[in-house]
Amino acid sequence: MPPKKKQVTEEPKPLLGRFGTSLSCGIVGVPNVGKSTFFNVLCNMEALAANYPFATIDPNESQVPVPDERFDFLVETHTPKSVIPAILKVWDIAGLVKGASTGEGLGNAFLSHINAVDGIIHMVRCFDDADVTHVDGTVDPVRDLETIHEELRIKDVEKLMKTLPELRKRVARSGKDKAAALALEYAEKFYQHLEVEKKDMRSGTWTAKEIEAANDYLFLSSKPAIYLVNLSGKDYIRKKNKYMMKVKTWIDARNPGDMMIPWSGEFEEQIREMEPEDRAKYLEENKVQSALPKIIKAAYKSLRLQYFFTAGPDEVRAWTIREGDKAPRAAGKIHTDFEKGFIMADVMKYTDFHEHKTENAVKAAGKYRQEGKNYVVADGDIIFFKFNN
Ligand SMILES: Nc1nc2c(ncn2[C@@H]2O[C@H](COP(=O)(O)OP(=O)(O)OP(=O)(O)O)[C@@H](O)[C@H]2O)c(=O)[nH]1
Ligand SMILES: [Mg+2]
Repeated sequence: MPPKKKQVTEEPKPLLGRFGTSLSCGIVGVPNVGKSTFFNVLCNMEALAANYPFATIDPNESQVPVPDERFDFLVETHTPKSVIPAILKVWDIAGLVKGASTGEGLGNAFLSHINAVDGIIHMVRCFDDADVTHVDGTVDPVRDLETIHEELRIKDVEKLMKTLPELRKRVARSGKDKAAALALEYAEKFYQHLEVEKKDMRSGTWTAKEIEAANDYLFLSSKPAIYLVNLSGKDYIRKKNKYMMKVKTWIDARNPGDMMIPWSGEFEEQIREMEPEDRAKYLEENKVQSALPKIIKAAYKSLRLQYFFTAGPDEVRAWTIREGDKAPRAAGKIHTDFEKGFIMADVMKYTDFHEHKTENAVKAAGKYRQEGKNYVVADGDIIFFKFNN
């Protein structure tokens, strides 16, 4: 008997298993706003950037090095055999249309891709171009933002409603179930925020316990986000755009503190094609720079990541950790044995190394520190771990 054929489903597989284990950002927006263009210029990859909705059917993943002057200095100083910078993973996700939460467009497949990423890069179209179709007919970035945020919010309410009615019943049945009462209290608070006040989870002020409870729901609107406004090349160079202030006002009202960064797909593509010398001259003449390094750094930071360095003649490397990680956990990034057998960390502050130029000079200046297991690693620390085998 021939082997059974595997059933091919039309929807791309959800990537739920990835959540929390590796850190990545997904580019999110309505169709044809420049998401794939951004992904391409960012990753120099040839994902499809075509002028029709749903050019991207499968999410594409890429990894980009995070630019850092400190890292560059360490590489210059050590001229190591191997160089490993910090990495940001980026997903190019298909465009979302109104009604995705109820299955329109790529619907739930699209939303499951957002489920799988740790942070969101919102792409907002602020360029006019009659040749590039807008799925809703006109260019209106605030309407687009409303569309996207509404779909994500609806999805979050849906997640909440998988447990809230049941919790209400349980607590009504027996007032003695303390755990249920507490879970209900939190859920009702989330309901008030998401459904009554129509806000995103990340705009709320939550206690540690509430955050713990919220994390169980894997809300989409609690993921950290940055906003990219895609301008025409001309507007980007002259730093003026008729939609931009409206977008900024909308973001500040909806999710205060979230960052908005102007960029231009047209401009980035244009300079990418130039010879390096011509490019340098062009940038100098127009007093303008590529927005990409700033965007990568902002996205990385929004994920609340940071890194420490190991540096020597063999290798200069940036190791990604969470804000607040202590020395043994940081050591564990290099090798689990380092964490288990952690003795201490020899730590140089980057600024001290930059000032004194060599490890010995830092030592001579009394700036080389030995730290124990309770040391909270700071961004940019240069560390040498001592451990028991
Ligand atoms: N004029 C102009 N066109 C742009 C700019 N950025 C992107 N485009 C064009 O807009 C069209 C759509 O770009 P994509 O990057 O494929 O859009 P997308 O958001 O990935 O679209 P979907 O995957 O369909 O959701 C392409 O023809 C791009 O060349 C820009 O800054 N200015
Ligand atoms: Mg695309």
